[in-house]
Amino acid sequence: MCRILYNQRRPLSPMGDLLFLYLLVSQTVVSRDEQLRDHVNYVLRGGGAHLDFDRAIDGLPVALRGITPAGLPHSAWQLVEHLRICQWDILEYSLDGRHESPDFPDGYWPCQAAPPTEDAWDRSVAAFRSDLKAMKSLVSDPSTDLLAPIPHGQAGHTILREALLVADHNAYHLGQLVMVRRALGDWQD
Ligand code: NI
Repeated sequence: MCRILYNQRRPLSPMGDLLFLYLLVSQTVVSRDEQLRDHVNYVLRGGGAHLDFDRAIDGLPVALRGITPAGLPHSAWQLVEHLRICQWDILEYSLDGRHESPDFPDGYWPCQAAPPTEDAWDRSVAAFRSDLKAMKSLVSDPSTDLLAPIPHGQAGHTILREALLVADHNAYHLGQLVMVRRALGDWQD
């Protein structure tokens, strides 16, 4: 588009040329910036080789949510809650300098294998979806500088780092969730 415009433009004054070049360069930068945001959101969604959250929990019977298969450390409920808590913690850390993380590791894992109520499962699932949406919105927002140090964060921490951390962590534990379902005879592919 820019090349066509450049070739077809009428001769400009030196200042006009400078302005045109500035617009050309800034458009290229914006395009690369959008590409980076799209790539990050792609992995947050669970694109490519990774399955997404909805697929991982789809159709999981209520009766299997709290069962820890022999030889595996966690139930589906514990994994879903762990996914929710960690994603929420990273999101809040990214947004709010006053955020206080849970105690590690106990604050990141429910001690009971089974959800206390069916409603607790539904609330955890809804919160995970909502926080993932918020993280993707943060990444998409043109006013978010993905590479700037987080003002209240640890040295070297950026929104890009935190978003990739969420994507990586989600992918790992969603894979575990599939292993749990497979061990319970509840996964076919
Ligand atoms: Ni983890």
